[in-house]
Amino acid sequence: MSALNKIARTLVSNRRGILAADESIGTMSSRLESVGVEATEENRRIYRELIVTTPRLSESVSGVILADETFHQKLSNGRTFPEYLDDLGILAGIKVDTGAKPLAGALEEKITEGLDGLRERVKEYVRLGGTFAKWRAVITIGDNVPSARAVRANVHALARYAGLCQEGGLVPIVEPEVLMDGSHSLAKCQEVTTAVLAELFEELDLLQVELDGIVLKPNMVVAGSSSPEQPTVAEVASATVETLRATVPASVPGIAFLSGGQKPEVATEHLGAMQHLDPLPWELTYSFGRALVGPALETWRGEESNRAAAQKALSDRAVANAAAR
Ligand code: 5MM
Repeated sequence: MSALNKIARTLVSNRRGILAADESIGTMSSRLESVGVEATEENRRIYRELIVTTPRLSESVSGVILADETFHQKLSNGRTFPEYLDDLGILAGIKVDTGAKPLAGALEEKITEGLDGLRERVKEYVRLGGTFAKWRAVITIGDNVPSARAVRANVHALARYAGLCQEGGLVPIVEPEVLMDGSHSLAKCQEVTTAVLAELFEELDLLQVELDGIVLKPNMVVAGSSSPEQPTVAEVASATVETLRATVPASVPGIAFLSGGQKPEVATEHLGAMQHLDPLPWELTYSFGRALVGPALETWRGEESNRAAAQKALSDRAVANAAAR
């Protein structure tokens, strides 16, 4: 078993999943402000400390994805975040993309940036204790979108990112997110997700990315959030697994879903329903952001007296997702 395959398997096995706490400074700042907390570097640190010090987190969380700012910060006990996670038996990951920017010639669509200097940054993150990385591409469904050029540009960047990470010793989490914004049907989401994943695996093959050393982080196949026709849990589970079976090679060790704006309990139900659709050639787990930490942030609201209740809110979601597996 290669070192990359071992890390990838650790991330997705034993009923554990990945906690995405890698909001960029801009996103994290607005999330803090939305619950009445001033968006300072120290408050972002305090909030992330609350997350990673949640009791028994390592029983349901295999890895935590950090943003660059957090990766270099320290907890109150003097340990860096990667060091502290390592103490707990949790792998430390790093978001290495620098954000999704308007795509030239198709300004309503996005291309994720961050390839410049990535080889050197990977070296530095490995030195500081990183074991895996994340890069998120964003695909929008709408009138005449996604365009072929947006899909091609994004899967190409994902493949180049994945290759650079593997070369430097980090397992790449490969995240092509088809957004649930819009009023499109489940069938439309399935069509677009199938096309994006098929093109992604062609590109990964072309760039000689080792598939047994990645974790795929896709969206679940759902209807648009403003669609009047919302599918049942069973329909989402079956459309998602059908899409993955059609596109994802069995050599990929695991698929860790993003939650994408689904209500936390609904994302968990979908994850649970998929586990019954045997045979599954890969582990199916979670790499949720909002669906794991949303209730905790709402509970905390910056008050030290809410700290234990906030940690319980996170723990409840993490335990429920591990149980769903
Ligand atoms: C935690 O948020 C991640 C980073 O977002 P920005 O760079 O836009 O601030 C995001 O990539 C996240 O990892 C995924 O979207 C999964 O999170 P959700 O909330 O969709 O499960």
